[in-house]
Amino acid sequence: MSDCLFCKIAAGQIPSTKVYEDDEFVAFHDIHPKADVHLLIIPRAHVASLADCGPEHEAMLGRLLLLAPKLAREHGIGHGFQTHIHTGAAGGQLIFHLHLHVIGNRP
Ligand code: DGP
Repeated sequence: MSDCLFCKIAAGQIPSTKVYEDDEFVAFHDIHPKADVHLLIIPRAHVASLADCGPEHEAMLGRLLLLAPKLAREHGIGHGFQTHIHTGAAGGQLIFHLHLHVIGNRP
């Protein structure tokens, strides 16, 4: 999606503090952190929200979730962290490119 902020971040067209990337996902620090560690994990392929996912996204969603504890451990919050997915404007979603928040405080 040419006008999607997170597609542009994934493509490196808009700067971000990336902490992880592979062929399928990019993770970076949230610009407005709610805790010591506040990461966003996004799929490179544009999908607007969880409500827009279908069976074809099942494996991607599993891999997305499994990245959260890995990155949490790497950032010192493996002992406990929150994962949020906001879905739809009424669910607090501001950026309409699926993303998983990983939030926690270091001990
Ligand atoms: P939400 O759509 O409500 O799940 O929240 C979107 C999050 O994205 C919000 O916590 C702030 C973050 N955010 C918005 N714009 C940018 C940006 O340009 N760079 C980064 N790193 N984060 C952003």
